Amino acid sequence: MRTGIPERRQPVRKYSLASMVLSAAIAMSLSLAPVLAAEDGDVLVDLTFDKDTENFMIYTEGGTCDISNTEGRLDIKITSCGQLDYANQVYYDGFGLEKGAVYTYSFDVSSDVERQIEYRIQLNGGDYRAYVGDFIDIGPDEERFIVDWTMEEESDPAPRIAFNLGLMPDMEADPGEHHVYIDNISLVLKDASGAEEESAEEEEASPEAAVNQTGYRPDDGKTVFVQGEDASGAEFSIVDVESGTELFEGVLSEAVRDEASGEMVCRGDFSDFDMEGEFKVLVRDPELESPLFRIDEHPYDELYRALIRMLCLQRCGTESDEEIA
Ligand SMILES: [Ca+2]
Repeated sequence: MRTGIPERRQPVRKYSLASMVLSAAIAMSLSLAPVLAAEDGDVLVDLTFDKDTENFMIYTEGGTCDISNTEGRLDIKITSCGQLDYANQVYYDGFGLEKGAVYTYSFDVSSDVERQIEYRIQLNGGDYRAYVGDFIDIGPDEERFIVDWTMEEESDPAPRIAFNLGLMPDMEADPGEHHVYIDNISLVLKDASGAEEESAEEEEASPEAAVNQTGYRPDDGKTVFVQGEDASGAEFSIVDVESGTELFEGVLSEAVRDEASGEMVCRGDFSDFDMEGEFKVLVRDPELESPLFRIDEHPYDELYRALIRMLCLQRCGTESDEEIA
């Protein structure tokens, strides 16, 4: 058995395969943009602790604490401050941040002793660096802290709100058992204009020259697609990957609507190019590049081998020897 693919595919089949590749490329590029457009005033976090601890969690590194809900507030009972500022930490996940957006973060806080704490919105992993944060002094009188800040780093779909309640730099001794109370934690998108500009840029930067990455046989019809209208009438060439030599030149069509994806696309035909080897398409003005693809008599063999190997490796109860694994 070869691959089950007819010896001579119909043109419509070739077209739909290329369209699927294009649709996948478009879907991937669109996934860069926020699913819902962020708007000024969007509330990302609004925790009022009406009855429970609002999914707050505890992390300890040598400290000891416990959380509960007391009179509609998050009540952190601290029995030991440990040795580090993050020896006791309470945290909350489940929101996202967009690069370039301005946020207002606020919360009410008090403690039955005078002490310092650290608030942070931080990266959840790696070096856990803070996107925004500060050491603040708190005491028995409840105070509302409010900070406006701009997300300077790359968008983070899963950051963390954290409060460090361990041994702070200004503490000479552990204050002993005490409580910290937190309430009305709010994170609001104050100004989305910076973030919107950026996601528009990302969308513009996303088109690439799409080809059938499975490969082509020399006699197949071959088409390159570029999403959008910017590349209407642009020149393109087929480049041999190994030598860097341009071997074929063509011109993209004016933009037309692709029925499979509903997007405007420019098409370039290079069916007449029938050399075997590994190639890519280069488009000039705008400069775009396709992924690498092969032209040879058996472009599906590698795909077929990979599929069979995957099925082999997925068998259970059979040892995978070195030859296939
Ligand atoms: Ca409350």
